Amino acid sequence: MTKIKQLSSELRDWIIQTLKTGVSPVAIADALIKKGFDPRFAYESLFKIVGNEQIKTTESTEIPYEYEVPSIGQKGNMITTADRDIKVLSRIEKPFTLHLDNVLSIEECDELISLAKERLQPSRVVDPNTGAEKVVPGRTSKGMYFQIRENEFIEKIEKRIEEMTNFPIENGEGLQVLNYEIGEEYKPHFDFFPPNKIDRDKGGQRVATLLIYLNDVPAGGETVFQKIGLSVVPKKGSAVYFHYGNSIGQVDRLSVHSSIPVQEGEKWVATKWIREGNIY
Ligand code: PD2
Ligand code: ZN
Repeated sequence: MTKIKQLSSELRDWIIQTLKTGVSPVAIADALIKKGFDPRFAYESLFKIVGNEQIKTTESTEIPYEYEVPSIGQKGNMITTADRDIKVLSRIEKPFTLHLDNVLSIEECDELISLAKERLQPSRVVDPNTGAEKVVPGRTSKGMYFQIRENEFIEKIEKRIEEMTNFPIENGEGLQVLNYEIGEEYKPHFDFFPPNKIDRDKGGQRVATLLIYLNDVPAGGETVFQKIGLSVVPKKGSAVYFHYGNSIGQVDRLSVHSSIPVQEGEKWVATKWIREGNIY
């Protein structure tokens, strides 16, 4: 049966009145879903109405993020791919996070660094207000992107990530390699796009990130998740996977994270940002 994806003006008025009486947005969205509305449409409509009408709800103005365990989280303690066994070292439920070891071999880390070295540029960020990309002091690293399937080596890594996550290669942005020197950092941010930067023709929202550490850093350079007090120390070949976008279009604000300044040596990391759909 096809799900309803339209709100009549009467229903919209009823939702506003009901929210004003203190009924939670989640309860209203659930009621719409029971009546045959598309779940994603129901939740997105509620976000919009709550945002536009500035209604104080019982759950502040935000609908709580609904946690879903992604495929990679359903594979147990060892994630087996065609050419590598990846160890799960630890798991966090909220935000959904996995600490992984043995994602890349030492030789693969070295090869990525050597391919990236020649092509480094100052890193850019997306402005959450305007959606524009710009170089800012909060992100002092240098970086570069590989094209999807740029060469056999990059494709081998992309296939491994596809097998690990069950997201097709085409949902991934080109692998990014970042290099931080002493004092360089990436200030706290979200990896998901601000609403005005989501391009439905290019795979939509980002839903997950895989950060792969390409070297050991003698001091500093940890990836820090400040809302949950987690600090991941870079170890060559290991990775952290975090998932922040669910199937009803919500994003998890507990996933805020940063790279703290490198104090000794340098830091090399490869980032794979994954979108909900096919980018191409
Ligand atoms: O290099 C890191 O640890 C880091 C931290 C936060 C990378 C990113 N974000 C990123 O590439 O999004
Ligand atoms: Zn990030």
